[in-house]
Amino acid sequence: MTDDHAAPMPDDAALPADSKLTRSKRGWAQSGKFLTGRVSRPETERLPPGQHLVRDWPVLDLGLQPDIPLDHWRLDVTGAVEHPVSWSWRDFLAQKQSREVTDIHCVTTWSRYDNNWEGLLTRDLLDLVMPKEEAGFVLLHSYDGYTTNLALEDFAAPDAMLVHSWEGKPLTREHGGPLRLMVPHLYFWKSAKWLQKIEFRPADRRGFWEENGYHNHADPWKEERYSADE
Ligand SMILES: Nc1nc2c(c(=O)[nH]1)N[C@H]1C(S)=C(S)[C@@H](COP(=O)(O)O)O[C@H]1N2
Ligand SMILES: [Mo]
Repeated sequence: MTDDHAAPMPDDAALPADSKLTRSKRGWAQSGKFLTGRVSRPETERLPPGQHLVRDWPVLDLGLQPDIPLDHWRLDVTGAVEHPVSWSWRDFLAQKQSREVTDIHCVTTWSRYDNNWEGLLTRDLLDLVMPKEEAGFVLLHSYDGYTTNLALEDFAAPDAMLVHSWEGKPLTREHGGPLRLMVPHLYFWKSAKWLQKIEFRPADRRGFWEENGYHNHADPWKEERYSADE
């Protein structure tokens, strides 16, 4: 009886240290190849198309910057969720706190790198309120009357959060304090300032800028600026 079994393929450990495959794998490891996400993106691709870098932090809003004393502030999480909440400021601060460092991109073409944020990850919020099966969309309502909409999967991005601090200090009123949304992978108009209510919905509904000519999705890497491009 002859043994016609092929010899087993050598595993990586059996390859000589300077074989071609080993060398290219080492190269991939150094360049972060096959990793996804912002950190491994080469520096040359960190700035989305049509954007320029700023060092200051511009203020953009509809011109009405509401003043919400902390003892009057509430955040309601409503709609298609198993466990709706209505939090006071004290309730909000009792939730799990996290930190993130993200780049932000405004549709008016400025981008700002390495912003340090502190607050509640949207993922941790979702674990608490538990969106129902049919909740595919989120509509944000703000104290100045502003609204903006997101698909649930965008709201649930791993680095999206409800932020109350920037660079270690409370978020100023002009930038949306006491609490704003921060969704770094979409143009910044999706990041509602002066957040009042988070509504989970079975159907999408366009917010203020989405109704007024801006793109429904708003991915800066695809230059999803205007609704005419949808
Ligand atoms: N409540 C509210 N949120 C808002 C806005 C607004 O007018 N009202 N403007 C949006 C727009 S168009 C941008 S670019 C960012 C600006 O945030 P900033 O002023 O902190 O830079 O907030 C977004 N969130
Ligand atoms: Mo904006």
